[in-house]
Amino acid sequence: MKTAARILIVDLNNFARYPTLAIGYLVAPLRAAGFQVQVLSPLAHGAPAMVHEQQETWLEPLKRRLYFSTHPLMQRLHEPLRAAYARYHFRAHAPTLTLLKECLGQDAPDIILLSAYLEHLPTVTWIGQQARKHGIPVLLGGPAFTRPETLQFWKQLPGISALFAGEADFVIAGLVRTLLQDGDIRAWPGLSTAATTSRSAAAPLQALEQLPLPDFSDFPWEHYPHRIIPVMTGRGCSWNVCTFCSDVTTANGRSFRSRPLEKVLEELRQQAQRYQSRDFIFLDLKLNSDLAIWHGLIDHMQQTVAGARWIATVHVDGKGDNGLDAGTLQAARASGLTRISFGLETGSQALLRRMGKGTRVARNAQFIRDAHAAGLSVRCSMMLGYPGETLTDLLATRDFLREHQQQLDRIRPARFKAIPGTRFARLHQHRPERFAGFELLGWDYRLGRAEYRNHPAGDPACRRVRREILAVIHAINRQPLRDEARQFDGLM
Ligand code: B12
Repeated sequence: MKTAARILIVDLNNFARYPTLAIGYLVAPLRAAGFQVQVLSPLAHGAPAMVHEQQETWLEPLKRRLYFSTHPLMQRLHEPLRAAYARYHFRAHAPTLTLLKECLGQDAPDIILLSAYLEHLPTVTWIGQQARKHGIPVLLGGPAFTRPETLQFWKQLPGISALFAGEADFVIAGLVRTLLQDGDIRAWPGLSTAATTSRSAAAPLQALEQLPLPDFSDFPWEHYPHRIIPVMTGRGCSWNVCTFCSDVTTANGRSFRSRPLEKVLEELRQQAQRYQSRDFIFLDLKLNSDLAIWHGLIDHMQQTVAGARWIATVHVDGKGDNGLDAGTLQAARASGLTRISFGLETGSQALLRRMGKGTRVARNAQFIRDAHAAGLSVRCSMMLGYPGETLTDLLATRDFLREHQQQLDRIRPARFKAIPGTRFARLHQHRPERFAGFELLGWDYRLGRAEYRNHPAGDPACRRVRREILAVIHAINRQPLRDEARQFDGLM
């Protein structure tokens, strides 16, 4: 075999405003193994940098009114509207595809690697067809290929030579060699083709201390509005109980594993130098999953990278302070933490319990007050329409938000999503009557979702309070951000 086989990785993450971590983790070992790697990044070819949280104009509340409407008619329209939006939003970036077509025609790589979300189905289908025309193998991977039914569908897409389910950091070079040399696919757990029967993912990666430094040198740094370095100190979430959470079902989210603090600090030091930036985004599902890491970062950040600024997501839970007491939050602020995000979900204790959030309303309230007082920009995600949400729950959420309006910088509300593989899916399967009024119309494993109707949510009194909640969210999101947090707005 040619020692320097050429690999083309197409970054399907059209909109990110910082490099894609998965690609950095794949490129590093491939280069170390002697492959020639090229990354095709849409951003380098004119794709707009993503704004995850839009500027709050008069249009946002209007869009939210439609999106969150539980009017029985709107409930019927949600799925077709979502599908139309997804078709538009996830359409392939035309200039990148033109470039890819040229690459395949004139200067063809030996293999194409794709890292895809399930939302990227149309683009993956298109690339598979083009690659097949040119006889170029395609290896597909991504976070959501962990369900057997999902794997079964995707591995049969025309032009997809093989699909890898799992974390590929340590095996990627071997996988590519096997495909290029027609080796034995079955020798690799998690690797399958349309012809093989395997439908299971490789076990979660161990020995994370051996992870290489992600290689972001192919990303178009000059096109990012700010140079922000993504980092993950561990994989998974130590709580792992929330019923709705699909993060913990992904390739990298299954089971909690942490990296040694020294390795993380060394990564910060080296990446800051390589990419000439002191701004970091921690992509850990919950950065306080491992308190040694959380406190270690706070204690050592400034001596590791002087002038560092960083943002992170945490889990506020009922197990005491869990690293989020007022003193630690102040220390975190002093160490450069500018923005902190957490999943509030609801202001109702009963609903928090049903969701398995493992926290208390009073604890969330205290955290918000302490983080705000420490000078942090506090951002939270929350959910409307969890099955069984009552008028009383909605009223509690409305009152909670009103009470903390001045301390919350941004809220990102989401409609409840029923996702295969989650605890919710298992609970519903075992005892659907637990979710009275929730009608599941069918699972779509291809796209990792389900269509449903939530009948009690259509009640006029509930709808009125939901509108009041949306009004508070609008008022919060209209507020100007705390100064330093501006660089980091819309990044998570
Ligand atoms: C950070 C993040 C983002 C960032 C991405 C920033 C960036 N530049 O990287 C931002 C904020 C932009 C983002 C946006 C979105 N995201 Co996002 N995001 C994440 C998050 C929290 C972490 C991803 C990550 O870095 N993981 C760490 C890496 C190392 O793990 P990994 O991606 O799984 O990669 C490993 C393996 O999967 C495998 N692998 C991956 N690719 C390949 C390719 C090959 C060839 C091989 C062999 C192996 C392989 O090896 C990798 C190394 O171990 C995940 C949650 C999660 N648990 O994954 C959600 C997640 C990936 N996002 C998700 C979604 C849905 C979205 C959005 C659609 C949300 C929205 N509605 O706006 C948008 C879409 C953006 C777009 N247009 O493409 C879903 C995807 C699920 C799915 N359906 O496929 C996830 C899983 C969250 C969830 N539970 O729903 N996201």
